[in-house]
Amino acid sequence: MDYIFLPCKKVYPIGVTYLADFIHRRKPDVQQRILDLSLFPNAQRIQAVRDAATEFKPDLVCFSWRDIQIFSPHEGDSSLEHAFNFYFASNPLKRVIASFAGMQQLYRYYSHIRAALSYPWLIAKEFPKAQIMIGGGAFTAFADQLIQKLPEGTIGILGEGEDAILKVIEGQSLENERYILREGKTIRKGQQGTPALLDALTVDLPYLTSIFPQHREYLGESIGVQSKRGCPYDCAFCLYPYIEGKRVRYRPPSMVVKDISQHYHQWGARRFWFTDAQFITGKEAYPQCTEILERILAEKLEIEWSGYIRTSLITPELAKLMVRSGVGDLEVAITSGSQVVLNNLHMGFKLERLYDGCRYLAEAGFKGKVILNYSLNSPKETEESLLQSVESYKVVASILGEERVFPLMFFLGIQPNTDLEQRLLEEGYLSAGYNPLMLTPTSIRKLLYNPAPLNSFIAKACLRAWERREGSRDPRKWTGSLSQAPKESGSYADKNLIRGIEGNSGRDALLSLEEILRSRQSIRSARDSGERSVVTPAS
Ligand code: B12
Ligand code: SF4
Repeated sequence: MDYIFLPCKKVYPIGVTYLADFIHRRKPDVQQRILDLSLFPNAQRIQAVRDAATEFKPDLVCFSWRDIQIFSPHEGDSSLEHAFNFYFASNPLKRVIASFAGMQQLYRYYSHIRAALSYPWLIAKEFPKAQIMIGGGAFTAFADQLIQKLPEGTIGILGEGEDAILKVIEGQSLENERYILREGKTIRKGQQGTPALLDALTVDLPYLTSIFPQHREYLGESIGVQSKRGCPYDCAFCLYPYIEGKRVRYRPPSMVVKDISQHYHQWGARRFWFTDAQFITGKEAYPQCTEILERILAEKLEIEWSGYIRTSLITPELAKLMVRSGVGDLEVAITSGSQVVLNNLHMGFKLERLYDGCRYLAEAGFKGKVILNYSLNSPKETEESLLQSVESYKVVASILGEERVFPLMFFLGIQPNTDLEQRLLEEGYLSAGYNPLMLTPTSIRKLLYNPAPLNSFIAKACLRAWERREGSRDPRKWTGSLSQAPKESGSYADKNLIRGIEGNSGRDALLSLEEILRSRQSIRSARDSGERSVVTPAS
């Protein structure tokens, strides 16, 4: 069978490596191969799929679709800047330029989806005997829309795919799996039964190396490692619990570190990313997280690692272990400096605890950078809460050092199957039956959540900051992660990234916002006192 990782910005295709490994352990006779289309130039991808299928004659072709999102709602992506210029710039010329750039991006977005769909169609037409399956993060997010565009009979799987693929190989029913299937106009779906435990999941790297010849392209890159699945939190905008489930399932620390150690010794990998929806899912996760970090230390693995981490759950002991075991740069989703806004989004943490976590990291000698993500203009945002966000940045900067903290404007992106989407449908902000993959100037404006009345001066503050910093464009072009950047200075991606960080445009945007808000406040209070002074003598 063939696994085909559909093209996206180059990122280690961890999902298909786990699937292939899982099948190999249970069905060692099944021949498998992994093809990563991202590593081919655009024009050669069709031929690469055709060649692989002709040569390997697979009975089962598993497509893995990781990313679709092109219009990401953060300032690391130039599309946000174009969108803001298009909607809010006062200079008409800027609006025209932005509309051309926006059209180009829309074209890229649709071509990307069309191209990705063309590979399953190629298999369906030229190799009709092969069963097609498809899964992955992007497929899970947009399964209802994508299944309509895929060849009939394609088995779509939402979330994890190990058991489902095994069942297809064994000819078993998929009734207890999260499948989606189109038969003519009818869509059939299955519900996942009890999700698999992860106690036996570990990678056989020599086997993987043999079925994934392109792995060489990932020597020196950040390698993904999954230590658990599931997230118990309820953050209104987040899709991860929908993808992975709310119940947290842990891999034994020894197996997690065995993965790291194999990649370290056999491939020379030095940078790792815990791909968990959340590395510290709660107090229950402390023993597992602690043991993983202790084992990294005990095995003398000199690595740099990162992942999504709830700073509010970092204890002084964990902070020390994190720093000693090589934690690198971190992305902290503070979201807002207002507890009211955070509570409304069901974020489930207290700002004070987040500051404590930063304090513990600083005390432990943390020397990395922290990207502080802000989703300004979330529901319940007010001028006052925006000022609280500016203050929260100052607090974190005072704890970790201004030179380490990089605020980033990361607007809420509305995703299907989230609580936020549900609320906005109920409020009529979104209309029922809207297609989240259909991007138009109007829908982009809605999906990059930044509603009136606060939108215009937030956009003004951002545009002011981005204009000042030529280097702020595309600081983290695609990755969403500092640790993805190659180490060697001089490479394109690295220069881009460093410029972005040095630009520190998020800080500028926050400070500009503060300036705008303060001046609005003083105009208001001058007006109020003016009114009072007019009223007072007469009364
Ligand atoms: C970790 C992570 C990152 C890390 C990756 C670090 C690394 N070195 O790997 C970082 C922070 C860099 C990142 C960046 C981005 N990410 Co990201 N990321 C994730 C996250 C949390 C986990 C992905 C993962 O590796 N999981 C672990 C592996 C084992 O699982 P998996 O690959 O999904 O595979 C399993 C299943 O999907 C399934 N499966 C996969 N393929 C197939 C095929 C078949 C046939 C079957 C049956 C099953 C199947 O089985 C696998 C094993 O169980 C997911 C959200 C989530 N909770 O899933 C988002 C997610 C994948 N990312 C997403 C996006 C959009 C991005 C960005 C494009 C964001 C941006 N604009 O900046 C970037 C760019 C990524 C790139 N290509 O460079 C989206 C994709 C959906 C979409 N809207 O398109 C997700 C789903 C988050 C979301 N928005 O909801 N990401
Ligand atoms: S934002 Fe993080 S903590 Fe919240 S639900 Fe998503 S993965 Fe879990």
